[in-house]
Amino acid sequence: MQPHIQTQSAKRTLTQEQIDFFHEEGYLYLEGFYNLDKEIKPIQYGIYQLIKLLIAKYDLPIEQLPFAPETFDDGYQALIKARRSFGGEIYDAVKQIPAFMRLVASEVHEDLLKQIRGTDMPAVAAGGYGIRIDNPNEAKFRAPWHQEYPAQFRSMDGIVYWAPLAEMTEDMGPVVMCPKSHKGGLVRVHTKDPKNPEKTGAYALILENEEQLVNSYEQIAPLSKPGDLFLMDFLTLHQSGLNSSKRSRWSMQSRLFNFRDPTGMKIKWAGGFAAGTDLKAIHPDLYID
Ligand SMILES: O=C(O)CCC(=O)C(=O)O
Ligand SMILES: [Fe+2]
Repeated sequence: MQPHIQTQSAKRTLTQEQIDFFHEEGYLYLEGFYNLDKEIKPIQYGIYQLIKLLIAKYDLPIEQLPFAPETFDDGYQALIKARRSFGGEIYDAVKQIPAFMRLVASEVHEDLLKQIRGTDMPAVAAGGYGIRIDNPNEAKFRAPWHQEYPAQFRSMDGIVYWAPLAEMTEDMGPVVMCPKSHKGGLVRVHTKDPKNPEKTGAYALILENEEQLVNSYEQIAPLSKPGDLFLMDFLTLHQSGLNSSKRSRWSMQSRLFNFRDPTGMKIKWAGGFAAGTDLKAIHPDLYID
């Protein structure tokens, strides 16, 4: 018998049709999933406050609009123009905003994993969460085509939760996904990208026969807006689009997995790059020298 555990918030139950769609397509789009006022706005406000704090800390002559959810990042472009490393300082800080951490480990996130994976033991991937800030025309941190598992490990049946904080327009380069590609299983990876030697860690992993492989699938890059959520199977092929707009592309990532997955149990739910794991020691089968 399961003990009765008090829940914090109303359950957001998926329909059987949505669960089936996820298993069939390797992703699921949940429009308006989050409560904007209670779940999204506090995160946007936390980012706004951090931008304000840095402007003051470095005594920069930057005017910031009063806070509004639509323009929460006002001042950020001027900040990185003053010095690019101020952007890195913001990037490292924003994932520590409590409202964001609450969402990452929220009961609604747990519930989604429970429903889709049919498990009673969801887990949050440590270090597997963050807020991406993809600056206009910056390629260095773009994620090349990848599956999530070889970069994160934890469990084979993990799920990426991807949610925009600003409206995702065509020119912002929404994430590109290959529906059904999760059914192809794990793809081996090269650990260095000869074309982009500046890329390191998970960003340097290149799929074996990348071009051929991704062109064998349909590719979609759906638009979205704050409040929306995309779920992606840990084996679904996806890549970053290129942001050619004038605003940074702000998006949240959480990764949850299932403690009961046999592969996860075998690798002791070890983390990937972010956890400093020796990938080849854990999965010699996956890496091509
Ligand atoms: O937002 C992006 O461009 C890439 C996202 C991604 O790879 C992920 O969330 O796992
Ligand atoms: Fe990814």
